[in-house]
Amino acid sequence: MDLSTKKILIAGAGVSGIGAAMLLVRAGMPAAIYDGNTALDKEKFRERFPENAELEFILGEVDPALADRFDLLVLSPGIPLDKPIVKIFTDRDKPVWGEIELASYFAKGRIAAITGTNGKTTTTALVGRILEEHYPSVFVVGNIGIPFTEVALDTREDSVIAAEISSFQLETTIDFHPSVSAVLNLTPDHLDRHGTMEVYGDTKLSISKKQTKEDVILLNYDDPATRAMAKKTPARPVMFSRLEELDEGIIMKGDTFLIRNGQEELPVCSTGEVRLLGSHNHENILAAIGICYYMGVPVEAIRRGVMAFTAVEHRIEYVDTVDGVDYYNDSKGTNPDAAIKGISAMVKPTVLLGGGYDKKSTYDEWIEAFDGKVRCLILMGATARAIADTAEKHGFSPVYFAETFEEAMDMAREKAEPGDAVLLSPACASWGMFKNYEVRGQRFKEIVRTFKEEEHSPD
Ligand code: UMA
Repeated sequence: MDLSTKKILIAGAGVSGIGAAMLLVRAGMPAAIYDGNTALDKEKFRERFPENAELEFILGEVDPALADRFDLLVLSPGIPLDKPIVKIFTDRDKPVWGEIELASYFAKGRIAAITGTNGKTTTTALVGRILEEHYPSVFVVGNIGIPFTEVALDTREDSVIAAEISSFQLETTIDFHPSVSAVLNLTPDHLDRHGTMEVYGDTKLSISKKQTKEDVILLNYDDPATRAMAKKTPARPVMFSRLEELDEGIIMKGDTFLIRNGQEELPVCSTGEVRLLGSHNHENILAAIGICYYMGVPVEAIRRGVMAFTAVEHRIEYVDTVDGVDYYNDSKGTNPDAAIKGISAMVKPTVLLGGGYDKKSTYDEWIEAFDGKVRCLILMGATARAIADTAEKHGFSPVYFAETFEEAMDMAREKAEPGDAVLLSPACASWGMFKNYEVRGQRFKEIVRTFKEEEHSPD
């Protein structure tokens, strides 16, 4: 499709929508933006764009006539496909693209695209770090927080792009074609939006739908759901495994990460040489090694990149120690599986902060993973009651309820004893209380900083 003559409407005025509008403006095209939020400050929004930018804002109720005025809808990932703004376009057989599709239309270079339920942000950041060891023009984009559209026009033929792609973003990709893709794992998440695990899994696998046998998809051998994807993908599957010494793939032999490419065995580095902790991070490292190897990075550069990389913000991030209590921010623990990794990484008695937006998850396995380590559970948000009921079912106590995040933090400080840890790893998304998990994690860190200041004051 030639976009130069098309009238484009962008839905959603968040990070993605701004990125998409900015791309169109930079490409010399007009940008029209729709958002359901009537309270949006148009003036503030406008200030982000060059003065001469041709912008139109449409807020609130959806008028079906919009689909007559525009040829293409570019959808932000947070807007589900069953919303009226989408339906009016699909009803008229007009195309609906995601922001990722729009970016890849304009982008040059090769893409390494990473999806999965957990670990994708860490893996994407690590892939970016490794690529930088070898390539002169590297971009790290996507669900990680930097819209692909923001940088698409800066990419060159020799660029390499590490893209974290969520299932929401995959719903609206059409010709998106990564050279290397990866599905890291698959556990229940976002079922309120995707409905079933089958749909969720198929959406994840669609990351490879435009790949060919010339391209590679990295799949987690240790996860039956992703291992089974090898039979369904059009790309060449390469497995990575932490548990099995596969004849071919990216594996661990003792504590060494290594590549078996079918001809030879190439050791990369050992667990003692990396700064990412925990077995889930070893899986992320294996995936990143595979992705970069098949993106053409020499083993020596992969080794340097892996060894130089430190943890990602909001992922079991140590914040500070106040009154003998260690505070950890794992705000990225937005589903039970991610939160299990958070609590599993703790080695001290832990005051655990949980709860948030209701994605219809079940919490049994999370509560079981407490493993005698959780001193108490402080709950907030829409899921507080459901989590408390599950905790009771499993005989866990005590559980406390907080109305606000600030109240939960004060409670945590009061309940924790010197030598304990306080962990924010809520097993739920932040929506309803915060804009996103990053804002929740930032707030956590801000409050810990105020605790620290008070620790030093005589009162
Ligand atoms: N909006 C509507 N109608 C709706 C829903 C939203 O008009 O029905 C409007 C809102 O009023 C708001 C805008 O859409 O103004 C927000 O758009 P958005 O929800 O797509 O959020 P963005 O700010 O554009 O951020 C998105 C991703 N958010 C989601 O997928 C929910 C960010 O991932 C991503 O970093 C960013 O694009 C850049 O690519 C966040 C996330 O929580 C981190 N992702 C989920 C996850 O990781 O589990 C998938």
